[in-house]
Parts: sequence; C-alpha cells; structure tokens
Amino acid sequence: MTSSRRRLLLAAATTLALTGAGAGAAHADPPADAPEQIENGDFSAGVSPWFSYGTGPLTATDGRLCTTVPGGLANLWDAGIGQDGVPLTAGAEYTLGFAVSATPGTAVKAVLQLGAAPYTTYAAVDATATGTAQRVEQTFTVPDDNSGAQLIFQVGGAADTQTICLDDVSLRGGEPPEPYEPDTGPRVRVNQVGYLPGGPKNATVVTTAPAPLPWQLRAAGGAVVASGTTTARGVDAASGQAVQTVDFTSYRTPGSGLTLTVDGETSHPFDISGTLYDRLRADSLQFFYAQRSGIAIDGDLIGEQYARPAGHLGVAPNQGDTSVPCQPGVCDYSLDVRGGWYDAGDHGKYVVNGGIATYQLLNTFERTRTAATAAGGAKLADGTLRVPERDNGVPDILDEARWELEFLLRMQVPAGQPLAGMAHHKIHDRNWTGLPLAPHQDPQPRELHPPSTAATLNLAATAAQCARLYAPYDATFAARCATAATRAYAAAKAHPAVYASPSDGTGGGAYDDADVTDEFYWAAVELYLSTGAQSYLTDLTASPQHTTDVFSPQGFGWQSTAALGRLDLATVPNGLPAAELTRVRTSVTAAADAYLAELRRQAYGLPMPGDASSYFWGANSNIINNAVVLATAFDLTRNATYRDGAVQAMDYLFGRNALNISYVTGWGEHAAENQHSRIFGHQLDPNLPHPPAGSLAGGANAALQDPFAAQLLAGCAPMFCYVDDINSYATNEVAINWNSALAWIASFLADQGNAGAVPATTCAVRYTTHGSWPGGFTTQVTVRNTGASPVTGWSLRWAFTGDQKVRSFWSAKVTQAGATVTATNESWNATIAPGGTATFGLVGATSGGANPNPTLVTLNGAACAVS
Ligand code: 9MR
Ligand code: 9MR
Repeated sequence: MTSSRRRLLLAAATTLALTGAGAGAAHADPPADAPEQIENGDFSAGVSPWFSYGTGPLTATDGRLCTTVPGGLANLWDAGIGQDGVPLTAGAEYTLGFAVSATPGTAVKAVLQLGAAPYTTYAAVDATATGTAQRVEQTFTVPDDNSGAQLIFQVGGAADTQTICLDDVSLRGGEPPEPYEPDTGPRVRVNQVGYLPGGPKNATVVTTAPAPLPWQLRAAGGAVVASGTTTARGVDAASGQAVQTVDFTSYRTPGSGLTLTVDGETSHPFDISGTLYDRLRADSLQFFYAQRSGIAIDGDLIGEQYARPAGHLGVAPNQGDTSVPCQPGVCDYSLDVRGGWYDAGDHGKYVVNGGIATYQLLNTFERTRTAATAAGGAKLADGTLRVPERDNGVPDILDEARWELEFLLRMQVPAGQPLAGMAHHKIHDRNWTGLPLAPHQDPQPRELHPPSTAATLNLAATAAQCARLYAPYDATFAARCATAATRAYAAAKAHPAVYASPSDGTGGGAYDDADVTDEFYWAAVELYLSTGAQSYLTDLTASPQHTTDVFSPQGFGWQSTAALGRLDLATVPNGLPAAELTRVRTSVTAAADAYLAELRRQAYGLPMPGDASSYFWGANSNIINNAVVLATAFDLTRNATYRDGAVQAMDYLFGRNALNISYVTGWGEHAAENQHSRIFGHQLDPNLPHPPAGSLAGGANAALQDPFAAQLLAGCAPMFCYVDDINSYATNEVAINWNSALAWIASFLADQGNAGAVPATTCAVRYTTHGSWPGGFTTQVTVRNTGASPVTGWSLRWAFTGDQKVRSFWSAKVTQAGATVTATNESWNATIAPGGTATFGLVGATSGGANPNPTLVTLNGAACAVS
C-alpha cells in the first residue's frame, strides 16, 4: 500500500445523508467478511472495467482514477464514472465506500441503479468533494435482485471545470460472486487450425468414461471418413481432467471443415492441408511492424484499423524518445533511443527482451541457409512481408529485425562516459499508464535505466549476428554492428556482474537477471560464429554453460539464453573440431528426445511437464521454444520423428488444451483476442482493434500475478490458469519475445509442406577451401551422384555465413544473391552418372571473419551429404 493511500484510509469517514427510493436504513457495522462486488476498485489494474460519459479521458495513476469534467453542465447526471455488472441481492446488507476529491470542488452522488431506463435507484450516497480526498462509507440494504446493476458516480452540474479523482471504491456485502466457469465448448479438443497430411494427428477428449470409446472423423459434408478407438489416459495433472486421446495420423487426405466426434461430442472444425501454416509466417512477423516505435504505422500495409501516428518521437504529449535522460543519479547525459519495438502491452523498450526477440527473427532467417526444408529462403525473401521497406533488395525479415537492432545500438553507453560500451538495461515511462493508450498519446516522462551486464551481452550477441547476416546487403551497417558487438563484449568482461535491480519495476518491467553466465556463453558463440576468432572460441569453450544441459524441461527464454548459443553452435557452420561439434549437436538431439518423451507423457500432447511450476508467465513461448529445439533436431538429423514432435507441439497452442482455445489471434475457430495491450484495446474501446492476426498470448500461468486473474482464477489447475481478458497481463499479454518464438516455428511449419516422408539423400558433396589469404580464398567443390539414376543438368546451392563474394569460377557458372551461391553445370559436365562426379572451383573475396564450409548444399533442391 502506498503511503498516500494509507493516509486516505486513515482519514475520518464522513457520514452523509442517505437518499433515494428504496434505500434501506443506515447501519453502523459493515458485514464481517462480506464479499467484494466491485472489480478493480483500487485501480491497480488500470482503468478497466470503469467507464465514463460526459468527462475527459479516464486515467489511472498511483492507484487513483482521475478525469476532468467540463463546467456548466445542467445536471449532476450529465457526467458520470461507473461500472456495470454489479450483482445485488434483495434484502442483503451492503457497505459502499470510496474516497473522492475534486478541484476546485463540487457535489458528487454515488448511485446504485438499474443500468438502463428507467434507471431505478437502489441506493444513493451524496458527498461534497473538495481538493482533499475524503473517505465516504455507508451501509444499507437493497430492495431488488439485479445480477447486473450499475454503480455510477454522478459528477456533472458544477459551474467550473473540475478535476475529479476516485480511490478505493468498494461495495462489500451480498452473496459471494458466482464462481467463474470458463466456456470450454465441445469436450473433443483438436488443433483448430488443422493437421499436415503426412503429420501426426492427435486429439484429447474430456470424459469420465473409464474404457476406450469409439471415434469418428467426418468430412465437412458429414460423411465418416475414418474411425477408431480412443486410448484411456486417466487424470491429466496439468488440467485435472479425466481424458482420453485419439490418434488419427493414418488419415492423410486433405480437406477442410473436418470434425472429430467422440462420446457424443463433436470438435471444432479443422483442416488437413499442406498449406495450413503458409500465412502464419507473415502474420506472426507482422506483429512486429504493428509494435514499432518511432514510425507512423501505415494502414495501407496492414489494415486501416492499425494505422496510427508515430509514437515517442519527441512530439507532445510524448516526452521522448529522441533525447532521453537517465533516472536521477544514474547518468548525466541523454540518448536518442528512438525506434525499436514496444516490448508488449506496455510502451517500454528493454534491451534484454529485445535481444532474444531479435535473435529469433535473425535465426528464422539464418535457418534458411542450413535447413534442407527451407528452400534457400525464398519464402522469406524481399517482398514477402507487409513492411514499409519491402522491395528494397533486402529480405523483409531482416528489415524488421533491423528496426530493433538500430534501437539496441542506440542503447550503448557512448565513449567517454562511465561504463562506456555497456548497454542501458531499458527505457520506459516513469510511471505506469492506464489502458488503452496509443503510443503517441503517452504523456509520461521517459527515462534510461542503469546499464547492466545482461543487456550489454544481449547487445553483443545480436550485434554479432547482425555483423554476419547483413554483410551481403549493407556492409556499412554490418561493420557498425561488428564494432558495437566487440565493444559490448569487452565492456561486459570488464563489468561482469552489474545486475538490473529486481525492484526496478515502476512504469516498466524489471527484466532482472542475476546469472549472466548464459548471456556470456551466448555472446561468445555469436562472436565466434561471425569472426572465427580464437579468443571467443576459448571463452565459449571455457564457459560452464558449454558442457551443461542448457535445455530445461521448461524451455529457454529471455532469462535463460544459453540455449540460443548452443542451437547456433549446432546449426551455423563453424570451425569447431569435429568431435566437439558432434557433442554439441548430440546435446540438441538428446534434449529433443527428452521433449518427445514429455510430449508422450502429456495427455494434451505438449512438450512441457504438467506441474504448476511449469506453467509460468509467458509459458506459451517456452512451449514453442521446446518445439524449436525439436524442429532444430529435425533440421540437423532429418529424422522425421523430431519434425512430427515439433508439429504436434503446436496442437496445444491452436486449441488442443483444457480451455479449447487457440492462443493465436485469428487462427482457429475460437482464439484469444483480448490480449493485454495499450494499443490493441478493443475490449475497452470498440473503436480500437483487437491484436492483429498472428498475435500470441502469454498463456496459462499458475502464479496468477495480476489482480484480475488472481481474483477470477484462484485455485485453477495449471492449464486452466488463463483468461482472455485485457486486464490479465500475467496470463494474456502480447510480447515480442513470445511472437518471435511463434515466427520461428511458423516459418518451420510452413516449410514442411505435407510433412511427407523425408527423401533419401542421393548426392554427396566435398567442399574444400584449399587456400586462404587476407582478403580472399579459393574453394573446390566435388559433387557425387550417390543415387541410382543419372543426373542430367545440375544446380548446386549453398550459402556463405558472412560477407564472402564469389569473384571468379571455373567448370560451372556461379552466381550469387545475398549470401546464397548457385553453381550450374557447363554443357560438357551436365550429366553425372550414378557413382560419377562433377568438380568445379571458385575464388572468393572476404573482408575477414569466419569462412567455414557450408553444412547444407542442395543438388537441384535436394540436400546432399556434405563433408
Ligand atoms: O501493462 C503492464 C504490463 O505490460 C506488465 O507486464 C505488467 C507487469 O509489469 O504491468 C502492467 O501494468 C500494470 C501495473 O503493473 C500495475 N498497475 C496497472 C498496470 C496496467 O494494468
Ligand atoms: O515475460 C516476463 C516474465 O518472464 C516475468 O515473469 C514478468 C514479471 O517480471 O515480466 C514479463 O515481462 C513483461 C515485462 O516485465 C513488461 N512488459 C511486458 C512483459 C510481458 O508480460
């Protein structure tokens, strides 16, 4: 409790006249332990669900609700602040309490009434509000039952404009609120988006039937196309439900509007299709454009409802981000930290969380260079996303990630200042604002918070990724990233234990982390992958994280980043000794095996344990990140079991769960759409949009850290600890680090097409760089046809890791686009007989940095074995 609030509560209660038709007699003693009937009466959850009419905008600051009321309105009831849906029981005793102030001062009337004409009054309390807040309390009985009465503070009728504030509004008495029963729809739980034709197809049925039950799969027209028997699974710990499972994997025929019927219940409809997730790739990435700070959002690109002026470019009422001072006493300079993405539902920008989100977008792109199913990145090429930079010659996903990278670079402490080279942990509002609030309307002062080692290493890691990935497109930017990365890493080593404070959570999240061994490992890996330098190899090898199991059952996240380094070390070509590389890759497949085992244990089929401590804030992203490990194991091994595990894991996110909800807006028959967001506040203001299609909710969180969820969901089984309400930031926020996980897996899923059998390898490539000198290298490539039929006409494709450029070549025609190299046969070596080979060579240029052999080379689109 704040001290100001405590003072208010101690202020003497003023006894006031009780008026109004039907009001019962006043009582001295409020009922003991009476239930609270007002929601968010202390405004700790912002403005919602309060509404007003005839007033200025409502703001919730420091636990008070304030607004302005124009002077000269004829009646008290010409302006009001209220709450609907207040349940009243006839004859029951209630105590209405509130604190109110008004400047310059006016009469106020609190009325409990029928919420529509004829507005029958059940009870009314008159108060005189002055510049000093006064506590008013009155006890009465109400004459009627009404499950949805209205409490309204009538505040009109003063001669002068008033600033009116309310605090600690409470109505105690009557019956306890009805227990919350979520509407969970049919008891047959499926992936509401659907299933890939060759992929796994599983569903979960909530039933108390002890024995297996028959199931029927129906086409849209109603015809039964497959049938079988369920498997009884007993009580599922995560949901507390008795369940059975259905496996209809063997049905592979594409169709739409299919349904599954078991135990007299029919599932939501779903599709079977190899193009199921094609649009999710762009949808999940579009979220980032909608979250951009410092640029007007173009409605022509992503829909008029999302158009808005640029936020935080120093235009009033914004107070930033073009010249942002530190918090008092932290530094004596200001930084231009414009741009970047708003972190989540708030307007803060955090280097730590920006780091993992940027990593995952960059890695989504980098994966297209090493994963056989990614088709060389064509699906993520320039012109594939709805961003303003489309058609600039750079893949759009890199344009989007650069928006954040430029911000991260601006957060670095300038040379000549204390802690130069480190990164400020975060920049955000001085105080929390209410919801909704468009970024350009945020009036709060913005402040830089102290630098931290964690933020500095997030900058080092992502800037190092930047250095290699942008090199083919913008050498100047890549060089700027390289410099920032090495400076940041050196600064972190010089200041290895500067931690963000866990209590620095006013106006923005804390994102505190007091173990940065994982960030050190991740940054060393990224720098090693980009530079090839021995010093980083030494550091990463010496890290305790290099030899521990970095893949926990609950997945990686912003606070546990060692897995980011491990996954990149396993997938991005590098010079690690062969035995070491094998060990690194085996750690990924071993983790994937553990996730597969967990997914088989869970009756809802997800790779996450079913205990309450696994369902924490943002767990949906951790579940997806476990799917990312499964997907990476598939990319490394081409063992379809891993692919199928990753595909199946997503069933949970799209509706195969206790609540029968898809956690991705716009995807599935019944999807989350009221995520906690100051921008996408449709639930609070119908003129505002829901989050755009492809926005992921944080998900079930048994810790229930927000008051709305705490009150509504107390005692929930872990998988039930979620509500699709804008007030619940602990279960239902949007966030860049969650959507980055979704974007990564969406791209992987879309790449799987029908998820058919993995083709056998019919080629082997030997790639040898047999000469290197400062500025250049020469490489020879031999491809062997290991299949049974001749290859006639060949095209070999691979990607460099950084800025390498082909300068000359022989025995093939070699072209290059970005980092991707394509070598096409000459007429004289067009045919390669079974067992035969073709050899060609090239001379390349590089400004330095790592130049490892590629790990993926494709022959006419099919992956070859590479040595
Ligand atoms: O809106 C904020 C959300 O982005 C954060 O995740 C969350 C926890 O830090 O806090 C939310 O802000 C609330 C604040 O913590 C308490 N006052 C009400 C704010 C809005 O609901
Ligand atoms: O994702 C964060 C979660 O791991 C933490 O437990 C939680 C409380 O500190 O904060 C979450 O991050 C929020 C951040 O603090 C403020 N912006 C919104 C983020 C998502 O809810």
